[in-house]
Amino acid sequence: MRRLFAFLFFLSNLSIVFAQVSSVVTVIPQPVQAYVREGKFELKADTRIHFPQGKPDWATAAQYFMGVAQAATGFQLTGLPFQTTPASLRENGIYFLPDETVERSEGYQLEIMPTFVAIRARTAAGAFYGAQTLRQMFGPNMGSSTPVKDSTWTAAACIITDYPRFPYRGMHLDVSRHFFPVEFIKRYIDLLAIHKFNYFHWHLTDDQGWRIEIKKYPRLHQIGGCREETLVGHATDAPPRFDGKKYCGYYTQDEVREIVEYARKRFITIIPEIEMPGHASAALAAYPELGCTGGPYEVAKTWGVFEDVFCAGNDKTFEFLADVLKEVCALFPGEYVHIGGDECPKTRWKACPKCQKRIAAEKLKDEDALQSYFIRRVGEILSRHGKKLIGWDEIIEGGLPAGATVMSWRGTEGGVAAVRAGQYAIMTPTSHCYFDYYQSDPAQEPLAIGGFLTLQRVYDYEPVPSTLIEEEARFILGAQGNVWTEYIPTPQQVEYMAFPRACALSEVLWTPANKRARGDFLRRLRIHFRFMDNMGVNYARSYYDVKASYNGGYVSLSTNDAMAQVKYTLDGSDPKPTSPGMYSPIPLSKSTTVKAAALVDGKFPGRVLTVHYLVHKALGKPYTLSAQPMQYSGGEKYALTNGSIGALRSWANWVGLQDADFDPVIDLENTTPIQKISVNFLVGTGHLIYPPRSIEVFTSNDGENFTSAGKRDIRVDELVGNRIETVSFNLGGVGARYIKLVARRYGPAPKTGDKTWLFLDEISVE
Ligand code: TNX
Repeated sequence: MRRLFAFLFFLSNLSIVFAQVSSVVTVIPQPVQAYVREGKFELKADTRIHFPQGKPDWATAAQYFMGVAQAATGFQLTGLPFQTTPASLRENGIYFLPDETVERSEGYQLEIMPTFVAIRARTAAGAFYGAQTLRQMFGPNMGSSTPVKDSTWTAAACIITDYPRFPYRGMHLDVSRHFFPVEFIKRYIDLLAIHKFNYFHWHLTDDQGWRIEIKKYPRLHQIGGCREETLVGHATDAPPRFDGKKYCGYYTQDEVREIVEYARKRFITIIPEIEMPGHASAALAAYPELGCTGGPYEVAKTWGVFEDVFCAGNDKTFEFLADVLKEVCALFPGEYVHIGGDECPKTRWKACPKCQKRIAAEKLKDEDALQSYFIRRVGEILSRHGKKLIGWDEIIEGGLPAGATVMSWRGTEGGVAAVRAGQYAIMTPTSHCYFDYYQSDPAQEPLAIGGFLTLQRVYDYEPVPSTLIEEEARFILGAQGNVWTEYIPTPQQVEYMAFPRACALSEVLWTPANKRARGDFLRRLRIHFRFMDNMGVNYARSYYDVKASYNGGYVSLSTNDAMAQVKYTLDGSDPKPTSPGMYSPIPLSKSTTVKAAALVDGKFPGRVLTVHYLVHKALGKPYTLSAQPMQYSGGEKYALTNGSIGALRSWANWVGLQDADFDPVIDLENTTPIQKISVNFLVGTGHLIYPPRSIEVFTSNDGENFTSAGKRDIRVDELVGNRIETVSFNLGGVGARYIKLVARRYGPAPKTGDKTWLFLDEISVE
């Protein structure tokens, strides 16, 4: 990985330094430019914080810094407003200096000298970012919210010139599926501020709960804010289970104002999202007259997309929304309001006389055009309040409403279409920005919605699609990480899912693309982890996960962290610092449980990897299949004989076929006595993974003439939900070179007739 080196820089009459800048400046997101100087600045109890008088935003930036510094150091720092910019900077002072010569509006220049610190910026926001950088320059202890004893508070002398790459740097939080208390929303905002995010997208309403008080419609929070119970497990589990507990929560307008103000002091603009026309079950439960059928409706207690949506033919809907948005616009001073627009099924509109009348009267082409009509009308309401509309990319279907900003989530096409039409876009594609997706092996992770998005993948994200020319690219405002909370019930879990992926995204959004280097990011992240440890952030430690791979009788173990040592055991016990380290591939001659973890500074910060290797006669042997798996290939060419068995929640090891029979023919390469053949299959009927109807094994010595060695019919109707089943055949020592297995597909799913999957793994031969 390339690193930044500062070569000989002649800086006024100070001594010349030759230093590896990035090893001293361990800030996330990585600043644009940093030159290290000699010495360091020490923050002491009598350090003074100077800021301009009569500029409230500047006072806010300075006071924020004083607040966090006081909390960590325990010092009572003195803030001193000045009237005119001081000509010389006094010893032991930290200066917030308005400076018109700093080019970018959110940019800053941070000068850390042994005697003083100066943060120069054109705007208070720039000064705030400078202060965040300074805070990180004091080291991980500065993350503490209680005084750290016996710490010295020094920051390496340097000059940092910095500004963001994108004007929109967002993080989102869904408070509908699960509700999070005011205190946590503030903490989340603090965490965003540290990473120089400037937008918080607050997803306040959805099918499962309306979470913002609207004075004119109190039933929204009274009825729409409560669901009877909540789904347990995954939405695709069959049969569904519920917890039987009422789940309620909403923010009063006073609380909203408090949070808006809190965010303002951290230079974060909140974008409220009020979902329409879909994801509206909670609102309809409160005011059923706003739906096409008139109800009754209930606040959703499971996850997904619901057919009952706001009626687009009813003028009352628009009156209601105008009233709601009037209150929302008054609460949120930012220029944007997000109106959702995603996942709106048109079933009800198709059958609704009022909607059909509207389509005819407005000469609309179809229901998609009706959705555009809906969004346009809402856009007019917003512009009367001086607000701009943001919507998910579905708002393009049926015609992109003029002036709307598109949030592109189903890939980047929506964003591309918007910028080609000369409108703004914010990128949040599921592929790189969905922090509700798994970040590591699902078998070891807490239950999540699905997907797979690693820290590295987030870091490698490029928000500007390469198909855009420069003029178009300017319309990409930035990107955003989304934290949908169907499977995220607690604040701790929000932190776990959001961090450190949000750290990576912050760098994608802030740092110039050519200054981004993954290896260097990971190095800085290790230090940043300590900062977050001091804040008590429950970030995911998957960075320290150990990966195992099996090849030709040997297991190799590796981890992302170049500084870590992988320790392992083969006796089923957890690795200890004294366990053997992984220096060369480990030979396996019998079935073994490998346990491994990454040792860093004498500790195991990550989790212990456990892999069961089944050493058997077919291990590593090649086989043929007449139907090839398209997506679920088990990750390796011969995954059915690779010694490791698929786990319940991870589809990584399973070999899956859709609407086809399995018929592997394994070549043992020599005539081999066979006692027993076992095979596992996965059942996940909610995911359309069904058991085979039967499994039969055959043996052969020439690969052409096969003799049946046993057949098992599976009692498929008893196998629902999620489970792993094993089927074994005793062959009593018969000698054979080839083994063929035929697993017959289930066929179409009951009721729906959908194509089903068959997932097998590890055909083990003893
Ligand atoms: C799709 S993203 C949704 C949300 C879900 C999310 C889960 C979007 C605009 N709609 O309602 O929570 O997927 O990943």
